[in-house]
Amino acid sequence: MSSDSFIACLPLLLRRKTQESMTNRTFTMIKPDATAKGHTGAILDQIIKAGFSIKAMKWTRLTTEQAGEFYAVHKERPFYGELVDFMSSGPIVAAILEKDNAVADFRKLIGATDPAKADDGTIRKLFAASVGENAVHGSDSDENAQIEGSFFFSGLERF
Ligand code: ABT
Ligand code: MG
Repeated sequence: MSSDSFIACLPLLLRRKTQESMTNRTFTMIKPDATAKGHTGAILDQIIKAGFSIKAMKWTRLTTEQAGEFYAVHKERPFYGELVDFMSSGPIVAAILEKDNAVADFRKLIGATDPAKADDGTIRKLFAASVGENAVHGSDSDENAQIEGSFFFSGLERF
């Protein structure tokens, strides 16, 4: 390649590199309170209508050990025991979602941790009862989205 044509390609190469390094996936769970109340379909509908595409999904139930491991970051918090009991109390739906700016946009879609403080129209405002039982989980960083997705899905189960 001549140096002129290499220079001509540079904007394209740089743009491609930026896109590759931008993480566009997040991880979610529909929690036991929401599956028990029959909100699974309505929540998935909101997620899809907001522009997220589903890259992996499973209906499953966590053991207390698995819930404890998933929320290990909160081990020292006073609510840890209750959180682990709740998250293993019934079925959940785990999913990997894709969209530009996925982590931040999904946190916006689900609303504040405390549904009383969540904006109107958010999933937690619509479907959550309390801080402890707040209907959905959304990863809080690109790094955690990757870790949490790998906790539930093998390479063969996502695309
Ligand atoms: P998650 O998406 O479940 O991680 O919730 P979020 O990131 O919005 O909130 P954080 B702070 O990560 O809370 C984790 C779980 O702990 C529950 N919790 C939190 C309580 O029960 N009491 C509390 O005082 C706080 C701060 C809410 C979260 N959910 N669950 N299940
Ligand atoms: Mg969190």
